Amino acid sequence: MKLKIVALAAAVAAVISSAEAREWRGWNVHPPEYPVSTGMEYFAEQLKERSNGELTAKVFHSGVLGDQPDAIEQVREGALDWAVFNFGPLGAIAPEVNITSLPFIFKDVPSMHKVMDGPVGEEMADGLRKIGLEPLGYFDSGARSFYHREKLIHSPSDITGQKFRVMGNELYVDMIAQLGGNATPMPYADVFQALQTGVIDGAENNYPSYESSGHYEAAKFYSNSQHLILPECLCINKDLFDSLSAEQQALLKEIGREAAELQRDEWAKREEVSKAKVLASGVEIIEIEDKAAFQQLMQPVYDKFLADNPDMAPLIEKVKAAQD
Ligand code: GTR
Repeated sequence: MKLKIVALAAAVAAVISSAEAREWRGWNVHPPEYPVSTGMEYFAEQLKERSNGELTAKVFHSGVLGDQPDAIEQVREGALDWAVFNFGPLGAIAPEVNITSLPFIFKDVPSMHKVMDGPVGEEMADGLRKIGLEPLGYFDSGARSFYHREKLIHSPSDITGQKFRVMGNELYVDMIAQLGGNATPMPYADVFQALQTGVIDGAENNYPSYESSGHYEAAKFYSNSQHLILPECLCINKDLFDSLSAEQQALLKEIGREAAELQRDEWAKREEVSKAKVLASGVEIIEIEDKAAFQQLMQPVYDKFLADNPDMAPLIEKVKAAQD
């Protein structure tokens, strides 16, 4: 009897000391009711239930664990365990992923999903693995468009001389420069105040972020340029993933896929709700008639990216071909 108790205690200690028993810490920049957050909460709930409590994860919402580039480093190093990251900041350190940040590379959001759910998505996943992240599901973040404190954007000349906040990625600095403006890379959490005080003239984002961040209160002119269509990714630290059993890995992949499906449904609904909310508050929204005028100016951005990353040429072609 005594031996049995000792053996049991040892087994319990082994489980407790393993990575599996530790609650995984998850980073999220968005508030709790946001579609990304719903997807992450679903993942955490299902993980606990379907692993019979062997694996547990928690989400820290609203960016309380820091800004996105830092969080990416922390999940890579294992100081944090999992997160949903946007392909913009991820692209700054993973060239495969950065292809999605070439302006206007995707025709529309359904084309982006078609590409990401096929073999190209697998190549991008390999790019993420190279930087220490295991992707478990591709989320939606719609299309990003410009908004400004004082005016609508009809043509590139409306951007000339204007300061626009961008996410930390050289491609966006080049993109704004091509339109004649000045890009100011800045953490998401600082943008509201920068808009309010006039440190920047404008920024760019999708409807749900424009609304939930309150940016629409400070910049009431939204012009649908849809210059970037960026996937997001539910990822986990790769070493942690590799330390799990094959069965547990399969479970994570399955739940990741389900979380992505749920998130995409929630996203579609939230886009409508956010758009209606900003319109009701007096925001003016236009469709940009001549998007080609913006698109035509982007060739140097592509050329520079290719000069810096010549080995990415075949994948760029695949991204384009997979949309036809
Ligand atoms: C949001 C995105 C965030 C963050 C943010 C930003 O649309 O979901 O991950 O990238 O934009 O502009 O910094």
